Amino acid sequence: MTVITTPTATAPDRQLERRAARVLLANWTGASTVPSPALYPHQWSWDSAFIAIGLRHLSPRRAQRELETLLGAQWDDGRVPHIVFNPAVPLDAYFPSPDFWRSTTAGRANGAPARTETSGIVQPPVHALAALLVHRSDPALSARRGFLRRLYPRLTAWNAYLTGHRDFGGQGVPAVLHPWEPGMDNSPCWDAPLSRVTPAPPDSFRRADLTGGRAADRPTDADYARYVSLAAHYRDHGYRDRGTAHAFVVEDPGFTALLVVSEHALAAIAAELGHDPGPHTARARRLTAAMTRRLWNEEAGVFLSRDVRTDTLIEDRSVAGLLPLAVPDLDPDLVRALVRTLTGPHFGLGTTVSLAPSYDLLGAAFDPSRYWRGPAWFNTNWLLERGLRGHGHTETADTLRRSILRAAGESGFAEYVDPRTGQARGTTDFSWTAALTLDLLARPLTEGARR
Ligand code: 9WN
Repeated sequence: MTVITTPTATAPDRQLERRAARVLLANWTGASTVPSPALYPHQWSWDSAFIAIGLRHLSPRRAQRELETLLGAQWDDGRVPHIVFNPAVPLDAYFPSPDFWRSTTAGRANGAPARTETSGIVQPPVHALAALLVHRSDPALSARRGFLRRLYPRLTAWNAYLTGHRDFGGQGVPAVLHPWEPGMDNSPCWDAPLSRVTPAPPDSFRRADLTGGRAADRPTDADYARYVSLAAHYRDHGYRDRGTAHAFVVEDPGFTALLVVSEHALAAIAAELGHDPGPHTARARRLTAAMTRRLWNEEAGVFLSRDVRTDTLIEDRSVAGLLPLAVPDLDPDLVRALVRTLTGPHFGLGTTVSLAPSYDLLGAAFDPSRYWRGPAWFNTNWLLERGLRGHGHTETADTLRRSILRAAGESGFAEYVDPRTGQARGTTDFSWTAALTLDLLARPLTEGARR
């Protein structure tokens, strides 16, 4: 394991680095990293991407392995499942467990792996970005192991699954079919589309998350009953995208923006491998245009989600609508508008709060403690920091970077924090919080977000 902070790093930074490294070492299972041993004891898709981005500073080889393990469980139709289950973990340690998803049987028609149990839904596609950054941390090792060469076809198939199978709106923007797919499970943005879902009977499932987490920080039982019902319906239709009546079909700006970022990363990977980056760049441009056409809302000053079933925009402002800031060639007028919204009263960055909340501070549903209904999360703030820096808002990025590092250290690498007080919420020693801390520590202030 290497030391990652710069020679000029302060003693507190070095200490923070050591603490963050300890979290990642403890959460490593030998082939991948669990988000949290108590609450999430398997491998999660977008967690692994963020984890690899931090892990590369400790061990580029482990970071490569993290992504290889995840992509090793990719289905033949291109989807990357949101959970890869560890068979050594007891079934009752996490719900929904492998015997709920039944991927090896229910997913067979879509090419689910025969021997590895996975879920059947997906999470945001941060993986190509992670692969590129992991490669750049040790290009010689990457070349020697054929890392990019092996991952490129898998990453391409993953993005193609989203732009193809998931284009329910017919405009090129991928749709999510379950609130767990955009990664922001109980965002108030899902309340309206979710209200149309018939809940599963309360005695048909048993939550495991309340043993490790405080009920007030977690989604409600009413939400869970609908999550279960949606996932069971998808499973019972063989995880078929087309020809299945989906109750929840939503275009999400965060998910879409990360797909655009990934297409740009694929262009860079293609160039590294001597392939033509042109098709990826063209796809990224088309997607950015479609995302803007479908999801930008001038009045709200932010991108919104679209309920594809009713073909209407969902009025709630969430941090997902600010994530297009991470798109490198976003229209400068949109960048300016997003920065205004981020630092204005709805998200309060730099005025009422020092980390961006997951949901509108002024929204009726805002709750500073409950999961994705208000708390500040470290992955979204890392993405905003990267976006701000990439678009030249250096001072705001520098301040946000310092705030992320302070909150991560003070909260014991919390899963999320109260945006007004910085108090830890959810679990602690959370892997992506530790990983992204390492990444910010490794990046000197003056350097761009390119590394
Ligand atoms: C369901 C693992 C995951 C994150 C998600 C976060 C939470 C799971 C849960 O934990 O979701 O996928 O059981 O609540 O919302 O973003 O990937 O850390």
